[in-house]
Amino acid sequence: QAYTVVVLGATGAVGKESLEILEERNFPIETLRLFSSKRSAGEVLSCQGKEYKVEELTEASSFAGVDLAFISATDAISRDYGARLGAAGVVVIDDSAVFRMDPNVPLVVPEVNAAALQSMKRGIVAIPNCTTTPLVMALKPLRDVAGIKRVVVTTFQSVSGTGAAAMDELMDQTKALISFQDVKVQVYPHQIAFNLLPQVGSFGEGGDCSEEVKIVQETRKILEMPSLRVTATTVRVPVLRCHSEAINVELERPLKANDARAAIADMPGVIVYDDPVKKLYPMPFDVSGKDEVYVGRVRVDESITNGLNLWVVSDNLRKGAALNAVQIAECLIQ
Ligand code: 2RA
Repeated sequence: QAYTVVVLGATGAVGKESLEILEERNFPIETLRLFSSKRSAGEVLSCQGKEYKVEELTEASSFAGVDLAFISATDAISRDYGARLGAAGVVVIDDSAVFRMDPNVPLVVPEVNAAALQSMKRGIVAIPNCTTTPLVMALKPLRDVAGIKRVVVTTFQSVSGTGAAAMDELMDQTKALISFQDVKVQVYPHQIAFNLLPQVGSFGEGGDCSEEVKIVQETRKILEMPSLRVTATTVRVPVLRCHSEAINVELERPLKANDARAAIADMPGVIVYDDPVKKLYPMPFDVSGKDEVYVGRVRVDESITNGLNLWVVSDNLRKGAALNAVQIAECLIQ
């Protein structure tokens, strides 16, 4: 059987990655329609050997006969179209924060909690934020073998998490700086080239930024550990692609570094790449374009009882977004 699929936000960084992944994985597509805002409508994109002209998404767009919708646009698009399509019988796989914490919407990383798909009540499945997905992929095997008490995570997030305009901004600022020209700051509140911004998203009253709150809430929901102690500091770095995370875990029971590596290596979709003697550890440059979540620098943290440190790198456009969405669709088909 093949399906009628729509992609809302097809010309964005995640939308384009989705088309590549649908092609690579030979997803059973009968009909494909691509939508974007007025600005990018008319662009021609290809998938599975066919070319598609991107349609403008408007109130008048008709979705009759559509089986599956991937949405990766703005929160407003998800809010407006996600609920409407879900109620009309379309299976919606949504990449925004709009539905993630809705108790009637499963928040899914298939390798971690595919069973949650059975609790889909609104026709919508949410995919986690691109920092939460690699975090839970690394935490699940540790929880299963040694239990988890507390998690402290610091992220190093590439500009593609913000989208194509931010990637252009990093390149343009870098070119300007190396040719001693003035730098234009448009996407972020400060220059990102040759800099770090300890802000991802907007600040809330307590001083956490929205990305930090998402990591805490989503990790608890996916791991089904509503009172897990989690704290995050999220940092934007001048890297084009891949989010990295320094993770400190306090386990319930002792776990040697080698046993932690073995448990993580058994986790589907995760690769342990960890040989400090040979200076081998995951880096954004090497992990870009890869499907797996890479884990390295696994070591015991002697400063607390049952402490463990890890370094995790994942392609935010693939496992962090488009790939996870397509894997969910594959699970639903099965
Ligand atoms: C970011 N996590 O990197 C966001 C994208 N979903 O900005």
